[in-house]
Amino acid sequence: MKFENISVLETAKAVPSKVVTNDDLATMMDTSDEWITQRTGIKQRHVVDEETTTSLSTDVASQLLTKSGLSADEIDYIIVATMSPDFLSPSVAATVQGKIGATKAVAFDLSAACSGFSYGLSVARQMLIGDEPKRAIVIGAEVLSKLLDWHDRSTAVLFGDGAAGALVESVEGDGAVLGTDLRTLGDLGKYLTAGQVGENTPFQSESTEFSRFFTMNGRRVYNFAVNNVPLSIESALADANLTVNDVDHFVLHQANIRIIERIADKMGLPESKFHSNIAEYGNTAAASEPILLDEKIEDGTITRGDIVVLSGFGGGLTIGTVVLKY
Ligand code: B82
Repeated sequence: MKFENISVLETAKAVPSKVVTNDDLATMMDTSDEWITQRTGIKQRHVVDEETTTSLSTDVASQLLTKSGLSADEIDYIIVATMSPDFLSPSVAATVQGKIGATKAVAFDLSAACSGFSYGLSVARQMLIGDEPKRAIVIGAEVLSKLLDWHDRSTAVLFGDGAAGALVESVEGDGAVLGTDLRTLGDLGKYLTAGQVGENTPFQSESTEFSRFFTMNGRRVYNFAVNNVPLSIESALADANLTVNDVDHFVLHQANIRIIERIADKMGLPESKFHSNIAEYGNTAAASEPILLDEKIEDGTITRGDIVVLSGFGGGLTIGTVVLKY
């Protein structure tokens, strides 16, 4: 096998232009900027008015092609990690494939909530290794505003919309993915749910509790994150034959600033290595890691050769950690 790893050629992001501040939300429900900022670190979020999960994803894919100078027919796979697709079928990825004219690409969506981008990179790597050079577009895209109960102040303030992704290519020799650790704790899935689809048969028995909106047991998922994410990071670093001291940047899922602070503290690491943009975007699930990764590459914080730990955690419950050499 000649091509045993992948490298990250380009990253890109697309976020809705409309911004909703905490003060805006305070006019709609019983909450305040102070309460939201204190508990979560969020100051504002981007929310669609005309964009869709598909349009944001198509924007990201087009930018990746422009930035790389590649043509659409040079793409072999398109993976869109999302928990807020526009349709259950066709997938967002298939529609993006059609829109950008990537006629040779196999395209599918990946459902792993906030871990979706890490899962997607791991899947892409497995699919790209082989005898021939191949390329994939991996996108995390969410319009979580459509899964929000805009009257529920405990969840409506937490989430935002956006998309970002990476164009990856198989390489000979040294590659970007140095180690991975993917975990699924399905027993805990009930503590973080969204988008229940429901039944529709004339033979239905008694209807049970139903919610198409977010439900979250904050304490349970918080404990899950602070207890398991450090273990996943350590395991991915062991897979890469590295230690935490080799890591230049931690790009964690932006669920809550308190979670990131607690994880840094538990791992005995300075918070300065843990990047955050939750103040601007809120929690964008599968899009949160790639939006932050792209921003830190664009502003020159992350440069070629840096060791980056990407770690997503969320619905499933799932965790996905990827150690990247950018
Ligand atoms: S919380 O439990 O209400 N809390 C503890 C940080 C606030 C002081 C809370 C809030 Br508010 C927001 C998010 C979480 C949380 O734990 N989120 C997650 C945990 C694991 C996996 C995913 C998430 C997520 O929100 O995406 C807790």
